[in-house]
Amino acid sequence: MLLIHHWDTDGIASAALVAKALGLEDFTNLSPPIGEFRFDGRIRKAIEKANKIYVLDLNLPHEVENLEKEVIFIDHHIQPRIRNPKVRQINPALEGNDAPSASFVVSSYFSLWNAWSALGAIGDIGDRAFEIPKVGEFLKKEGLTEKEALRLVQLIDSNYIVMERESVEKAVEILLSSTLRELLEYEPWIENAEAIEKAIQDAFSNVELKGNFAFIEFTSPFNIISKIARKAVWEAGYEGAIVVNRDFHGKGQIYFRISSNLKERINMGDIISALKSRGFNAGGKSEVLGCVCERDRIGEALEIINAHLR
Ligand SMILES: [Mn+2]
Repeated sequence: MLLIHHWDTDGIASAALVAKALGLEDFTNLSPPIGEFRFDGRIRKAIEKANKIYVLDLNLPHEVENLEKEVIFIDHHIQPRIRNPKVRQINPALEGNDAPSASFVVSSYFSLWNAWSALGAIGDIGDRAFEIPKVGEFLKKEGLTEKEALRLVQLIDSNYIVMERESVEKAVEILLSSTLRELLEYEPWIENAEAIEKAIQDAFSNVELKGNFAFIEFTSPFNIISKIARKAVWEAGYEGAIVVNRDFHGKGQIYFRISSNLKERINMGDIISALKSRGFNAGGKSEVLGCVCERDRIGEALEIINAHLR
């Protein structure tokens, strides 16, 4: 049995739920390379050896179209219907119903609900999950406050933020073999969370003000750039934040967020197109833009962004 799951709390909780629902003693669980939505060689090799495969919280329908193995594909992202008859696709979004998390879809599929179901939802939609009655119900059953639940999500997510794929994968077993109360004291995750917090603080000590925008340059192997931009705009009150990680595992990482009242005046789509037309790998939505590039092209990308802001 092979479980392939997203690297975040929802993916990890979903995998733990499947393992528990099936009473699995012997299984392999793998996550794609962090930040890359694809099956790599390591996953492909494991697929060859597996009899049955679960794919959880990964919006990768194309990756299973050509598999000759029995696959249960459980997700909540909007995605096309999978045509491969060997794949059973369980996704309420196919019928236009949304689920807050894959953990909710797994729980309703197996009729197994517990605090992990709730954590998946809190991981994916944050505070808004507390408005869902089932979330409150299963936290209460476990004796967890909302604050403790948020802390657990922070601890579980710390594994992918520090970019450790093996720790992400190990987290499934740790969930299965510990109480959530114990996990609040789990030292390796607490250390991760502290290191992440420190890296964010360090980055903030380098804020430069450009108009009403924050310009923040830092260097870290942690995937914290979106958190820093969010903090600058949502908490520190800047109208926009341009954040640069000068060396993220050998690449430049750029993230640009604007406050929602600037959406009318700054057309993020135009900036993304401009970057793409110059060969940059960029994407985003109306309020955010992310770009990964060669380190020696960071200046060029920033120049393109700046040209649109003038
Ligand atoms: Mn999810």
